[in-house]
Amino acid sequence: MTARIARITAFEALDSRGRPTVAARLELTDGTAATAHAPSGASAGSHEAKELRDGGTRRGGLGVLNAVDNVASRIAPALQGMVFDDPSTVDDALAELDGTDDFSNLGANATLAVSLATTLAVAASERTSVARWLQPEGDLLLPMPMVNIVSGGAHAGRSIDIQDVLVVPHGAKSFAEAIEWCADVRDAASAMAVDSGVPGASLVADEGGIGIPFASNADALRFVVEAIERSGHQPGEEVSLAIDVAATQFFADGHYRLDSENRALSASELIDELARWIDDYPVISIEDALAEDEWRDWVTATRLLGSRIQLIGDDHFVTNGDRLARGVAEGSANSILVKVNQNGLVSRSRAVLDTARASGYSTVVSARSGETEQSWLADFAVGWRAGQIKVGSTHRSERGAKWNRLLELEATESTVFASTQQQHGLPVGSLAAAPAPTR
Ligand code: 2PG
Ligand code: MG
Repeated sequence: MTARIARITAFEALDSRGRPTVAARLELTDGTAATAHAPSGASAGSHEAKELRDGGTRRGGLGVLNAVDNVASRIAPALQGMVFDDPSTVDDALAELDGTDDFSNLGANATLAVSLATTLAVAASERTSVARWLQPEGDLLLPMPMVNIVSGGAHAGRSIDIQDVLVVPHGAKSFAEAIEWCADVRDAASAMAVDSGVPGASLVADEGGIGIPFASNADALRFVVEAIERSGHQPGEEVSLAIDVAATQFFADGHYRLDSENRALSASELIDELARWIDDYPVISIEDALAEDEWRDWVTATRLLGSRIQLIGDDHFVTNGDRLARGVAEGSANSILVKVNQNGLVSRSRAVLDTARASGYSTVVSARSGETEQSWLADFAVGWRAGQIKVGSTHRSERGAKWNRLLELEATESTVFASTQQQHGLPVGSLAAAPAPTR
């Protein structure tokens, strides 16, 4: 293709928490334009690529006008007129322009918004979807959803210590059936919460989950198992549990402080606790079981639990190639969460996902707790043949936008649903099963 970058503009947009985020619009000389919004986390890992926030008093210090200005005054002039047949050309230019490993110069929110807009514009210019641009031929692989039912931690006022109790509808035969089952469970959980008489039970947390207090973290697991039963589905057979412990959030002075239970656990006590949860409940996946930098304990947890369940590194790996390489070398985790804004560039996030897959790790493409109405994440999860996707709950439109896009792809494209080649009920092997060529 011969289109060039004609113009890049940026503005401060609102995310799903009402916080400012960077939006970039990229126009090509062929008249195509695409706008992309950067997502943002609340329980961010400390090794993520660095968002640039303005500080000061405006918008509580969370403004992004400096990042927006970086797009206008530094990125746009450098990229204007650039011919690109591959978005990684633009990504390489962004990396060079920034010059740091963590994008702390321009801001990862600035680089990512431009990087995303580039991919969206290239696909639009070729009159195709991002999913089909990434995988032009063959059946598209629709990912297994991981859907939030109960929220705690930083997303729900720390009503419980663990951040998410999610469901995985691994018995479903299609994506539409999978998301329907999850919505059934979410509805049953809502009704149970309201029946329990807890104040605020009808309110939703940052990712659309229910954010009510429980006497213990295990009680939240029990509650979701009951919601699966009440919705008419079989726990463990059709729908199982996944947990995002987000352990970094409650790790201090060498201990994991379960404030909701008035307990502080050592790493080995926490691993024992998780093993009990796996024994007692149909748990098939645990994310960030330990704090981000506790490498030795991660390796121990992987040795003890990794043959039974999926162990996902989120804050632990932060979609960073060096941290993943260390994890693979040491035997830490067996799965990676891929979030493009942790990395700062689309093509480098993709490279991390490919390395994880080649190393035998399962891959879960994930939204952030701060999202917008855009649905490109669904296209990346499909086009990259990730196998799994985590977006939050079935409530809140910034979550629904991604589920609805996957439903649209299933309705309009030739697809297969990632329910084959499973291990622990999760589609880890679907990636190795003759993947169609992607770019
Ligand atoms: C996570 C994400 C999404 P945040 O921890 O996995 O649920 O949360 O975007 O706040 O980091
Ligand atoms: Mg997480």
